[in-house]
Amino acid sequence: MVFRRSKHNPILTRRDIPNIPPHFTDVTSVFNPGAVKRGDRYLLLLRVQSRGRETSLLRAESRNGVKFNVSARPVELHGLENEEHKIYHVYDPRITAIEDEFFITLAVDTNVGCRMGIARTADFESFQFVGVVPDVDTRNAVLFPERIDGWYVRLDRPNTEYSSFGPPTGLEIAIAISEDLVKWEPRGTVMRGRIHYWDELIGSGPPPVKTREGWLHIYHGVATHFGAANIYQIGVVLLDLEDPSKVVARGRNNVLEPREQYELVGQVSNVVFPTGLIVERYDDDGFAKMDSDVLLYYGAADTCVCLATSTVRELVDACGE
Ligand code: BMA
Repeated sequence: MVFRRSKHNPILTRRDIPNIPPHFTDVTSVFNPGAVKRGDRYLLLLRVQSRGRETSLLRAESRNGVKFNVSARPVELHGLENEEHKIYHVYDPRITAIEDEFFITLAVDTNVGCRMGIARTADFESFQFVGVVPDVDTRNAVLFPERIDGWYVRLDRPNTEYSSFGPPTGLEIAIAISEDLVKWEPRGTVMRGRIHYWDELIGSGPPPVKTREGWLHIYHGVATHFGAANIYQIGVVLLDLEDPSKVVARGRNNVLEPREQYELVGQVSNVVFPTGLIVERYDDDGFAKMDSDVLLYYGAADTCVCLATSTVRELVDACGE
């Protein structure tokens, strides 16, 4: 397999989450973390769900990327209280470092649907909520780690598919550009789901990684089996460096699928959901080194956090297979 699971999986479970009275005691689950490396520290933002089905974001830190200490102080997003809509949940954080600052893209469940939210922080102590992007119902938004032609660039997954049951979902990953992270100009579709195959519904995973062969992007695909089962898997795609709306190569097979017990059974069964990616080594021009180790943090069965490792070379090669 392209990804090798950590033998310590699941690396975080509900038992690792400190009690935070009154609402977050003996929590239900922890999953879908954002990830980043700061100096020699590995940092996760965890999605924690209480038994009341409320969501909280908690920070966790590690020296080796495997054993994490979880903070008992929930992340506060300053400014979130000024949003005009009723906000129910803020979840599935993805972290992008741009020019010495960290941007966190979030799914925000509101009374008008799901929207992309953005927060920024310089130190992971204090977080400023930039805003909810009002345009369309969307999830799985990520930012590229640098401006391209002076623009911030995002990928997201507009929710255009309505089923008779459950929230709307989507068949394609779209691209948009912005000067200020608030107003966005759509720039079309990057890729669509492949009906009948492993990735019928799709959405971005962690933020793209710059390699000499293109932007390496990890995404999730859902096989729906004609509505009988939703199996969440992980795949890879390479996007053009100058024009990331163009697909250079897209893997035919998934690179990770639910196989272990902790992925097959849980709050939502049959789910591996990629949200955090750490590339260990970059060259002086900011490209990921091909022989660098890659750590992928993912949610398993919407219940716990797992880790799988690979290399940039193996993931880029998997795009062409
Ligand atoms: C997706 C998102 C994720 C979740 C996954 C599996 O649509 O809502 O947060 O992990 O479904 O339930």
